[in-house]
Amino acid sequence: MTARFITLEGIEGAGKSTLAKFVLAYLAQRQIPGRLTREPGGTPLAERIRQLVLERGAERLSPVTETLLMFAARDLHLEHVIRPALARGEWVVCDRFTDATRAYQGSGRGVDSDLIESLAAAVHGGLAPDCTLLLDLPVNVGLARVRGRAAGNSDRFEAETQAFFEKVRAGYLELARREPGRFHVIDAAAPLDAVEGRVERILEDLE
Ligand code: Z5A
Repeated sequence: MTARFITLEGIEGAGKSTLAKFVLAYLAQRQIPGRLTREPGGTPLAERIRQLVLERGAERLSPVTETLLMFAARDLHLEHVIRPALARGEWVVCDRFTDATRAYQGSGRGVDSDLIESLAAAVHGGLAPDCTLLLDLPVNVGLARVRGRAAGNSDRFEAETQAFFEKVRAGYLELARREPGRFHVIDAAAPLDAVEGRVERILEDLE
């Protein structure tokens, strides 16, 4: 069976981490080797870059710097984790990938899409996700789910405004509209068992 590269995307609180574990359990049940990973991060050095982009320090990170850091982490992640796992025949389940850069840095922060696409071309080396699960829900619902958790200790993204996340959500939906073969837009405001049922059917079609 061909290894698959599955990515999960969506705004904060959409349920990506919850669904990623469900996908791994689905694969394990069918004895398909799976590898769960995330961005930014996934390797020791990429996790250090994650800390840099998430922490609220005194020094401002420009949107372009943020974009470059995301791709630096992604390059490490692709080289040390994603490509080797796919080469071993493992299905890679990745909590966020380049669509997050397109939506957050591109649509959210206004970074030029030509810059993002040229970095993506340089870093991806022709690799693209086989399937992207876009967990879509109203911004206020996503933020309400994670509000308690952040309590006074929010990272640079969690501290963003509702208007910022509206732009990110619209950016994701536009990406999905442009690539309907790769994206599956899932109503993430639905009860968890309904979301899992939808994801299960998508995975069955991928096998
Ligand atoms: N970022 C970027 O800007 N550019 C990039 O290129 C990349 C990332 C790769 C860190 O990402 C930040 O990096 C991110 C974008 C930026 N910041 N933001 N926003 P992250 O993925 O680590 O952080 P996150 O999006 O904030 O994750 P999250 O808040 O944990 O969301 P989630 O993983 O989608 O949700 P969850 O933890 O699975 O679920 C949240 C809660 O909702 C939890 O209590 C669940 O039990 C509950 N839940 C889940 N599903 C349901 C349903 N269906 N019904 C009811 N409740 C549910």
